[in-house]
Amino acid sequence: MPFFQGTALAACLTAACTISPLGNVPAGTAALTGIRATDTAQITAAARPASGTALPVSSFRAADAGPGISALSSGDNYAQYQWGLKNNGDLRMVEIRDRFAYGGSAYTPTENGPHVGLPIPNEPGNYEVLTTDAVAGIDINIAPAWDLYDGSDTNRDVIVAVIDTGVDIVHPDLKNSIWTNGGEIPGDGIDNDGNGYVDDYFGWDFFYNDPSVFSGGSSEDTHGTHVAGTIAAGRGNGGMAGITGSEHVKIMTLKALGTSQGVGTPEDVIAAIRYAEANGASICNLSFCSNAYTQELADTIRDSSMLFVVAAGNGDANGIGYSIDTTPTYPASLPFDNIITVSNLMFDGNLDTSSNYGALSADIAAPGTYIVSTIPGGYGFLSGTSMAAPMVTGAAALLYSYRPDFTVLDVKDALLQSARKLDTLTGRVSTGGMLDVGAAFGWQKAAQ
Ligand SMILES: [Ca+2]
Ligand SMILES: [Ca+2]
Ligand SMILES: [Ca+2]
Repeated sequence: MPFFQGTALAACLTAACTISPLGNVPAGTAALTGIRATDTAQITAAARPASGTALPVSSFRAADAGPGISALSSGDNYAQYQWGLKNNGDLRMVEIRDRFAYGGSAYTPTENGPHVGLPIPNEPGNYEVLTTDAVAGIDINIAPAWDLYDGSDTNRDVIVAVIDTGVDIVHPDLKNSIWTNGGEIPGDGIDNDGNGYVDDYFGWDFFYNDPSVFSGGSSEDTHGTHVAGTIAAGRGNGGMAGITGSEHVKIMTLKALGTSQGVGTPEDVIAAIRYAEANGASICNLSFCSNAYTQELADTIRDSSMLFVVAAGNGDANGIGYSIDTTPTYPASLPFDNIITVSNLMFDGNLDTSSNYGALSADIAAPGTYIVSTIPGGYGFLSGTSMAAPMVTGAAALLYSYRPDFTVLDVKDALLQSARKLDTLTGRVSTGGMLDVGAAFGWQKAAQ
């Protein structure tokens, strides 16, 4: 099936900012200078959700130390940039925005060949500078949850399916967190477990229909690798801190999106969901969306025993978030009990301007902008609801592991009913709140 706009499932990723440290910032302030691709004075095919460029953490100077959670995860040196886990208010983002950014599709080039555009103004006065300062405490409050989790000896094993691009399964911060198929002998050319997939030891690549879930040298698998790291990168082993760590929670890598655009088909996603469920996954992260409704995909999600955590999407062609109650996007807007739809919270407590929302269709907000996580061979920042969803997925997996008496729907109730209310989220997400993992760990199931 060809991929064309409207039916393609595209990774929900705001084009990441171009980041460079400013030279004249106060000590202790991380200066993030960003030009969003959708804001630049260029005519681009922005109608298709762009796949972002991951920025290396090394683009920071060490002196620009950020939120400072080294005490929270002392073995993970990049944890200091993970404001989503602990936000001390020491972060500032500076965006340069084009006053003459073009709206609509009138200037969108055709997919092939040359196009005609208007002259582009390109003078300093055409740009405005927007500064966003972090607000202390706008974080997922992971510390109390980790204390309880680390002190428990009854944590159960949990498999989380990441249906996305591929994942760098040999990344030093991920390799211990990767699910493997115990019924399969890798590389012998035989479908040992008879499930219809030959050598599916690390999962399956539904996009290219082969057992290799990581494409290696290209950036094709950046998105999925980043998602996986937020959920389950190792804790205390260097790099960044995943929410679950690697001990009990494993990532099942199911590649259904490919190319540098991160696109795929509903058919491949359906096959991946069925694979995930058949092989023991209980929670499934879906950081993608489509404007097109697919009945069979909806039915497959509705009928699954898994809990799905879904990105709300990153706005319109101009990168402006919209209501997915009135303009649905899928699977985010599906009304099923086993879905949590996640909007993208900025570190100042507002939704990111690019984040979709909806009092009916979106459930909760979580940090999604300027998120550091694993990328192939290293670490980088990405932004979008694609980054917010795995915050909730990681929290769900941690709680499901910690509470063997909970069903996945109990986990959903715990996360949503314990959400921390913010005035900025009233009417924007059904809970009116943001993810609070510490509060979720204290949630009590109502007596039946
Ligand atoms: Ca097999
Ligand atoms: Ca085999
Ligand atoms: Ca780590």
